[in-house]
Amino acid sequence: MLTDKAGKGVQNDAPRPGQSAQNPLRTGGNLLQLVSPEGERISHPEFDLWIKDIGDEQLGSLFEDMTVIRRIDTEATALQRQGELALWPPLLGQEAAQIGSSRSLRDDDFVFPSYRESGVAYIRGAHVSEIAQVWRGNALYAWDPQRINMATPQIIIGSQSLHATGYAMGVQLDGASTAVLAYFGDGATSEGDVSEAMVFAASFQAPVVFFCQNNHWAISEPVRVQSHVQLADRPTGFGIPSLRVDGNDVLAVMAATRWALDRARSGGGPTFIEAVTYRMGPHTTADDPTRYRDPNELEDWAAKDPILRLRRLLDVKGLLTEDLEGRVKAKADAVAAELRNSCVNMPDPQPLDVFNHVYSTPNSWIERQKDHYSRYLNSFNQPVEEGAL
Ligand SMILES: Cc1ncc(C[n+]2csc(CCOP(=O)(O)OP(=O)(O)O)c2C)c(N)n1
Repeated sequence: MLTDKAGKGVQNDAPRPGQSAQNPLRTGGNLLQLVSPEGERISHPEFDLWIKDIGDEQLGSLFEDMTVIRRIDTEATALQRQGELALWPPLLGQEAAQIGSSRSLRDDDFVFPSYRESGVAYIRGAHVSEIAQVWRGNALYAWDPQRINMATPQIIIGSQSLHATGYAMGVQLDGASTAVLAYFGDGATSEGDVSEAMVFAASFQAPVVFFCQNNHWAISEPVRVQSHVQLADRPTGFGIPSLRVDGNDVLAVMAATRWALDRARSGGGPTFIEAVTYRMGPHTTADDPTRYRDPNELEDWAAKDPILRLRRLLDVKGLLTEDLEGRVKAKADAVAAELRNSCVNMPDPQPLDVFNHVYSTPNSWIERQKDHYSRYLNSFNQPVEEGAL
């Protein structure tokens, strides 16, 4: 039971599992929250069960992971400003959404991300150098998808939702108990690909979880322009149950994602999770949000900072010790140093590498292009013929 500040029981209007599918006309603000912005634990009769194993130690490790990925984000942004990365898509503000969801996955589950899920990649086991090399612009791929069960970053908005649904249908045909998780943003829900993915997922009851990080902005386009209903109300039209969770509350995200993944694995079909969060930084390092965003909005959301919320919970529970803070800071600094080191010492790719690994077997068309490009590059080394200029 949710309790108010005076300790009295109040009604928790967060959805019950599956409630929204039974009631496709679900409207209103029923947001699943298990930790209040003040750091108080809010009970929920059903979702508490999904995080009952999260004790003091696990809360500390969630705090560590969220702090580390914020540090990766800060360091990568600095590296871009110093010309070491070509671009960086910050995840500032989305740490609870990324850690809560990715820490809910099993190793054998498969993830299809967009470009902003660097925190998820870190949890799945990508090396920070693998995360950096894409944004340095010197690799055609990032990590080996089969090694960490996570596809490489997808720039084409929403298309990974189709890949995820197709993969989930394959898993289903194989009779495996793997669940598939597709990440995308609020803007992606305006894309045809996401609608198509939901049609197929619903028709075939594919074991896929659509995890939408509603960070309120699709570059300069606010979510209120893109959708006149809550995003969690869209999938119910496809027959897919949805949950709307506080995306800055790591425990709520974790409970909802675990519930949805378990449902997928046990033949229950697809689920849509809208994690309501906020992109506190720019869209990418090439963007200036002050051109389109009210600074008051940022201030309001900064007060709901996901790391601050977890700190408050730890504090309320007497767990925010100097020892924990010191360990977490040391880990974050070490990961950031590794990121910087590997980034600045990364060997440049050779120009002809771009033609490698396009096809697994020899391909005459690619060979021809490679040959042309090679002759073009060599032409720079040849002496200019007299009278040619
Ligand atoms: C099909 C397609 N259209 C347009 C773009 C250009 N574009 C890049 S990011 C972006 C906004 C995406 O917003 P959202 O889905 O909310 O994700 P967020 O960046 O907020 O995480 C757009 C329109 C693209 N990459 N792909």
